[in-house]
Amino acid sequence: MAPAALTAHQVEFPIEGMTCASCAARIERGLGRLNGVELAAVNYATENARVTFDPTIIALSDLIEKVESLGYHVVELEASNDTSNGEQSHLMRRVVVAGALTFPVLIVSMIDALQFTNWQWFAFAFTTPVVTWCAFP
Ligand code: 9UX
Repeated sequence: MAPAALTAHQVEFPIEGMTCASCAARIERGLGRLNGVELAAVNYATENARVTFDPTIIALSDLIEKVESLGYHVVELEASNDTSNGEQSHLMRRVVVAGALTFPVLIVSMIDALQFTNWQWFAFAFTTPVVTWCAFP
């Protein structure tokens, strides 16, 4: 076990196309069965796989091939770093906008004294982008 641990390799790669938590379990099982794979953990929420494997027995390309053969897509590794950073800052922008729009609606909805005439339209206008643009997809 000790020499194996020295050569064991851990990789992480993003997976696209999982539509429910059982998909993650399917991939996990598929990868886990491969000879040379010591541990496979697939996270549905973060769309990420983490695999510990012995590179003298199996290669990263075999892992990716397995995922693809199950019907999912492994995002190109270099490209994925860029997109995940870009996507994270995009998500952060949506969170900030959602917070900024939601807070005044919350205050006006909760405090009777602040409910000016037709305040419901203001609530409607402020919440619509939150439940569409901020919440998409
Ligand atoms: Mo969920 Mo995935 O019902 O292949 S297992 S969509």
